[in-house]
Amino acid sequence: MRVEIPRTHPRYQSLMIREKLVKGFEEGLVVPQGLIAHGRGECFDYLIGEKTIEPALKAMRAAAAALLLAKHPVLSVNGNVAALVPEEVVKLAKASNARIEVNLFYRTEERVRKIAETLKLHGADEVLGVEDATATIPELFSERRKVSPRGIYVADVVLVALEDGDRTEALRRMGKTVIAIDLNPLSRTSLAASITIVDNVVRALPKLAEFVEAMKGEPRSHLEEILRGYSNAKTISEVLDFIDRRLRELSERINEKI
Ligand code: PTJ
Repeated sequence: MRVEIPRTHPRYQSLMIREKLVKGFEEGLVVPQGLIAHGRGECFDYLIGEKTIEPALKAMRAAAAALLLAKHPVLSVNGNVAALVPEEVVKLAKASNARIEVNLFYRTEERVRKIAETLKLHGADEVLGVEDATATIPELFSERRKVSPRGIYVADVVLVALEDGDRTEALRRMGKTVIAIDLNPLSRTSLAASITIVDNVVRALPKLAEFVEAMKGEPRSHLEEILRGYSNAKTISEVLDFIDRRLRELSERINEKI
């Protein structure tokens, strides 16, 4: 069922994001499990205040440095990402000279094709992983193991969003730098990635593209220094501290009202 959502609704933005996912589901881009995954994400978004927080900005700066230093950066796209931010994926790919590859947990060739078409409609010149997913990520048994020999297989930096932990761990074992966008700071992906951006993909991707554009002219030595100085464990612990502080403050405020 569809209803018109008034712009004045206090949860307008959040409801519009849901509508995009439902439309993506109806068009065959998103799997039903993707709707459940989004609900999990929404819960964590509440905890961080539905805003891009300082530790996420720090991770984005490191992620932008990693993308700019990479020889073969690849942006991995699944159903939810294609439904929510197709244009932003293409913008980030262009800004960082990255390839785009469709990689699905619940892989069907029809869905892969639909997602690639959507990305092309939003300006992608080439989308890998469609008919060329002939290489295999070792020690990975899900459908996500099927990758392009020109894309994720040879990439040195891979950006993933709403990912499962197994592939992140497998990509790390292959020696790749993994940038993850995940609202759950405690997910296996978040803990296994090289750089974790704890933010909603709808805010994170455009912001990351801005970082890449702004840092493009910086010398390699400076970008390398940013990466050397970055600790993912520290950033995740800062996210947890942020949530802890925020919940304590909210609890005090609610208590004062009683
Ligand atoms: O399209 P497919 O076949 O590749 O399947 C995609 C899903 C998302 C169904 C699949 O990857 C999956 O099951 O993911 P998980 O294991 O549920 O993990 C999703 C993670 O993304 C969770 O940690 C969520 O908190 C997080 N998440 C959900 N929505 C968002 C998000 N992170 C950032 N932005 C969001 N909008």
